[in-house]
Amino acid sequence: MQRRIISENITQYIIGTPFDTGAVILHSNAPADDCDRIPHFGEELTETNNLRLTKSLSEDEKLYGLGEMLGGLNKRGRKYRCYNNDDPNHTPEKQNLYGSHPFMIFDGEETFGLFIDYPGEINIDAGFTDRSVCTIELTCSINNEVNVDIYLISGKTKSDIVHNFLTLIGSPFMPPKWAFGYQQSRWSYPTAEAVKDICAKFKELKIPCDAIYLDLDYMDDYKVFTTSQERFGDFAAFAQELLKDGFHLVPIIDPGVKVEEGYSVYEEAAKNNYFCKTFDYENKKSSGDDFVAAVWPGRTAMPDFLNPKVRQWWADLYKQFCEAGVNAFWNDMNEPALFFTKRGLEDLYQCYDDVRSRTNPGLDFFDLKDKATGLSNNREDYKRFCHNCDGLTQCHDDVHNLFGFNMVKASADGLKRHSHGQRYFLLSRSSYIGQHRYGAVWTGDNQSWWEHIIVHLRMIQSMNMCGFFFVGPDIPGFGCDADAELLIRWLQAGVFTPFLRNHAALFTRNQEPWAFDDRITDIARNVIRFRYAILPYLYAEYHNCAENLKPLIEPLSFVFKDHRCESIEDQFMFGHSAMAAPIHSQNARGRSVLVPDCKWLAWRVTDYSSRDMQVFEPGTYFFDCSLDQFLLFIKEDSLFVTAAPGQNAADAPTELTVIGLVTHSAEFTYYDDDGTTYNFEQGKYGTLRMIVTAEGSDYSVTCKYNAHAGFKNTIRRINFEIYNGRGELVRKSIKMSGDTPEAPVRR
Ligand code: MIG
Repeated sequence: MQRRIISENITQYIIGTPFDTGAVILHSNAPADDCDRIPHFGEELTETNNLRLTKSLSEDEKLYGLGEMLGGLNKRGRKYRCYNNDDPNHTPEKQNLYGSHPFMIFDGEETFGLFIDYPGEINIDAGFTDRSVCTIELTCSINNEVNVDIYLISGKTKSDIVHNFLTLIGSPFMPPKWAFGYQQSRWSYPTAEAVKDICAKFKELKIPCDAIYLDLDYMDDYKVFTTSQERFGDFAAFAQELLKDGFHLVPIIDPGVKVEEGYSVYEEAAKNNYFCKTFDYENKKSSGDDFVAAVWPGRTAMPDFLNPKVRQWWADLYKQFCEAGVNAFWNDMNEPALFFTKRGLEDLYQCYDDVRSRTNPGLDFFDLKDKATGLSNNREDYKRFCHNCDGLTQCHDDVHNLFGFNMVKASADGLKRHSHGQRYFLLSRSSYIGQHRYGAVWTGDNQSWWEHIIVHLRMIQSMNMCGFFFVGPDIPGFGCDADAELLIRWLQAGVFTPFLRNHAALFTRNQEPWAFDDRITDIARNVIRFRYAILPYLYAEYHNCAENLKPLIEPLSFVFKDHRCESIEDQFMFGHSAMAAPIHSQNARGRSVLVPDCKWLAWRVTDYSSRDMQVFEPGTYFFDCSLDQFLLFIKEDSLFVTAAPGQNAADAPTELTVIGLVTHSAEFTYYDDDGTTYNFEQGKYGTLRMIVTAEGSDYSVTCKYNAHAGFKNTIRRINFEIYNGRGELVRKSIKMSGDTPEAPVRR
């Protein structure tokens, strides 16, 4: 084993010849020295040549991280698996979902971070089998050797450790501003007419919305990079028409390519050997034939995204869409999900024959049943194909967790290349560490269950630790039928996740904001409009957090010392100034909230202009909230920025309303840019540094506007609503004369 110092806080341990996953961007050419162990851990090789790391856990030790996993925010007491998995049934015992994020924080006698940069299967037993032991086992079948990079990350606090980890893997991508708006989806809006009706409804009901998703049915026969002439006609004209109305189309692109003569995407890839090849696991050889599995298009071949040439080719397939003005996509099924293979089906038929030939089949029925349900996403199938990695044949199973990541890399590359300087939007189901630099992630096929709201509240906190700030669940649940109250409560929670999309499965009840009754439509409108009202804060904070490598959404225990925060998993920091405490149980007309550490201004929101505000000292309180009310807390000596909502996220506000609780002094750096291009990278953006300082019973308010390199400011006035520690309000206002703030006046 070798050791290399990457930075003051990061040490790399290198075992064998690790596969370069692409997760890490911070490299060091410091020389590596030999070392014989990884601090904190015992290591051993199992009988099957797996690497097993072991760490003893102190009685009160806590574990965090692991990104997209079920279970608590504190990961202790459960088992987890890093092996990307299309599992549409997120029941509590499940060990793996669509993404693998092997970053953890151990918070015991010592507090440190661990990142295992490994593309194959990892099994984590976080004190389940033996409550005082955590084991981490890497399935090491790559040439039957152990090859892995392991990073230890130090920091003064958990929050610092996350920050240091983000220096290793980089900051998240910057989506266009419209992507911070409300997005509407369902499987499927099957025709151009259906989509237009949905758009018209948003306009008619004055519900803000920025995107409409196209699921499988927009394609011709599930052939990727085609559109159905019959159902969508002139696709480019259709996309343009929507865009003029303020709606961005987001079509789905799956990885699998339909095997069909005459279909140019298939023919080109087949001719150039761009597909994954079948692999003989026993003899560790490829036959050279294309691997074919059944997915949506029927017989489907899988592009070999681990091959850079294939990524190039795939990237350019987006060109025609980009030319039509469509540069927002979702990449689904990229674990990759496989319904079945011919080989799997043959095994099933064999089993069927075996059972049939028995005179008294009895319990053999269960063999048959398990065989049938086990056909999908079968581990044996993942061993039956391989990649061409720079000329080296790599069994898929060994690098399984990188398939989606590399598909996204290829897609992002193409979208960036063909968007003529416009920012793209890309959403993926499968993910690996590092993918946040290229796109967003949604948390897959959840259900319209109340239980799933809190699952996602925890998950988004853990995903933020892994760099995925732009993340969110299907609201109000993908599978099963949602009821009106679930829609409202989940939307109220969704206000606080950058990715806010309503999406539903085929055959489920409609769940658009107007799908229930007028009262529910009104409440939903208020919630969505509230989201648009806080976009100035969200957009600025997303940018600030990305730039400073600090998660947008953080657990309370990462920020406050109060030990009670460690037991709170359904409240979280939303940027630096605010805390969310969503209601997530059915029929609840309020909830308990821990008000940690300092004074907070509790805002019981009915709509963005409502002002039900009260100052609270630290403690636990019950807050009443009728269905149309939800909670937002503004921290002492912090500022929160709002504006009147538009119909689209791009509608630039002319007035800002800054709400704060100030006992000493507070400041906020408001950030804005054109929202559509990468000019901000060249310094074309505006910042407005606001400082509010208490002076007796009054406040001094200063603003400093900095327009860089010709960014056009739209703000004409900034209204301050400042509460003191007793909840008394002082209003001030600053007019902008051009780009220069005038002296504040009391209102
Ligand atoms: O096998 O495209 O998670 O969002 O609507 C299901 C159809 C395939 C799974 C995705 C879901 C999407 C659905 N897809």
